Amino acid sequence: MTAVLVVGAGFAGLGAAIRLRQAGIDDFVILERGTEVGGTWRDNTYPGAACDIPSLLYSYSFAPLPEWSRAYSGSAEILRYINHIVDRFELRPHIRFGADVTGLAFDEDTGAWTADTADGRVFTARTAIMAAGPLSNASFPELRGIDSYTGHKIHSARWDHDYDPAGQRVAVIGTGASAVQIIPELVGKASGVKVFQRTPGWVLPRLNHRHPAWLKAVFRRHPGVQDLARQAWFWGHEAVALGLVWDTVFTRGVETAARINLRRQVRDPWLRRQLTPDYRAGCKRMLMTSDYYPALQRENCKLITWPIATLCPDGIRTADGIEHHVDCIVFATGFDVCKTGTPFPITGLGGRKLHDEWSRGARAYKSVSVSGYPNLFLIFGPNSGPGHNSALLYMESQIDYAVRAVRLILDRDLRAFDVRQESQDSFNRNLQKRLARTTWNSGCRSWYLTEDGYNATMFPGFATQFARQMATLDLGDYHLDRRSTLAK
Ligand code: N01
Repeated sequence: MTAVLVVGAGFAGLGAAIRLRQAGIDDFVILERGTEVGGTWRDNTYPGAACDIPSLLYSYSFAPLPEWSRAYSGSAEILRYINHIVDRFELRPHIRFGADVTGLAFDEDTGAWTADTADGRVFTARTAIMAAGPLSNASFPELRGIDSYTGHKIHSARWDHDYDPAGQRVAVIGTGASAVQIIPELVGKASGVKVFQRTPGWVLPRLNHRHPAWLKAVFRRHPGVQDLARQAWFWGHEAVALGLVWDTVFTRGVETAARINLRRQVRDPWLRRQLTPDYRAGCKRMLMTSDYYPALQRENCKLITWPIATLCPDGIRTADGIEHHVDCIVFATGFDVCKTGTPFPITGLGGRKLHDEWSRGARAYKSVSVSGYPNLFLIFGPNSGPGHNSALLYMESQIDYAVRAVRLILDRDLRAFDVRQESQDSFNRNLQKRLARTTWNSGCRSWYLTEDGYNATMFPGFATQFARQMATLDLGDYHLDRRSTLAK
């Protein structure tokens, strides 16, 4: 039986595989539903796709790259980095491509996880690491008449590279992190772009300087210098938490900076009003872009703020009765984020289903363990999302926690390593109390919250606090079972 099953070959799954290997555990299999590695960076190839966190920080500390071409890299360069770490750590032989997991089940007698895949394969292992990613399923909105539209439809996360927008009339629905990167690219090519905004975002400029050859040479020769630069970015982002995670005097500072940016970039007062948010900065994800506002003001671009009433065969009808005829609609409407339920059935002790237990919102212990699902570890699980720093830092802490637990299960030959329900409950009571005081719960709509306003996605604190939380594997919080006395 394999020691570890890893589900997903995106950043999280590959990071877990590298750390397993570095911990001396080579007996693992990575199940990947696609035909390439890269997860969200393989799928998000829309024009302008880039990361709004600096590459020196949006890369693993255990796999630094001196060659980043600029401060903030585009998706192609990030995907190259991902392929580079796959080759450097010789992960490819461990990956089973086209393995679309349809179910994970724990066998209480053997203490093993079994994964079934859509093509009929079955994989069994002592432990499992779920690294399927929260932003993997593209989401088309529930808009009236969506099927009646006869033109071209593209989702931002599944870009159609055969489509040429040159000379076309294009609509973009959504003004989130993806949309603000796509719109400037489309405005440069299409004959007309209409941007349908439901809620404006707070925008700060993104100064994307090139890394000159001498800097890359310094990073290559003196890795300590690159680490110092990474630390500088890290602490800069940590400081921003004071304004984005909680509603403080610094939040007013962030809003003032964003208002100044808006005033500097947008001359028309009416357009400025349409682009001014009415919620606290940080409640939704900050938008980091210097070319979105200029693109909106180009002759061939128009911002539409009337709500969409319905899609019709030729385009989009808004609530003011106007029909906007377009050749293509780009849905930059985000992802079907698993805040409730699970992406496929996960069956634990006594046949319990995680999908049912999470039907009103996902919850776990320290984001990685769920009571009743022994020997299973989640990467980027519930409440591990950052609003101000690199998601990879959070993943690293979770991965190291999971690898430590896997090592323990294998070394002590445990049949079950299961977090205690009371530890999980008390962890979540405290977490939700802390979340209630954050800007995410301050009254805006975002993908962080369920319909009922439950926050199952974000961690209410600094990255340093998250790292501290994950630094100890407290065995007192777990049932450890070597023989046949599983807690039911
Ligand atoms: O998706 P979103 P995204 N009618 O959910 C609108 C990561 N990311 O793909 O705000 C009309 O943020 C919706 O409107 P509203 C990052 O974590 C990272 O842009 O809900 N509009 C919103 O404007 C990010 O948070 C990078 O009122 C509708 C937009 O669609 C996450 O991905 C880059 C609608 C959806 O915005 C998701 O970003 C890109 C409807 N029915 C993305 N339904 C980095 O740089 C939805 N909308 C790392």
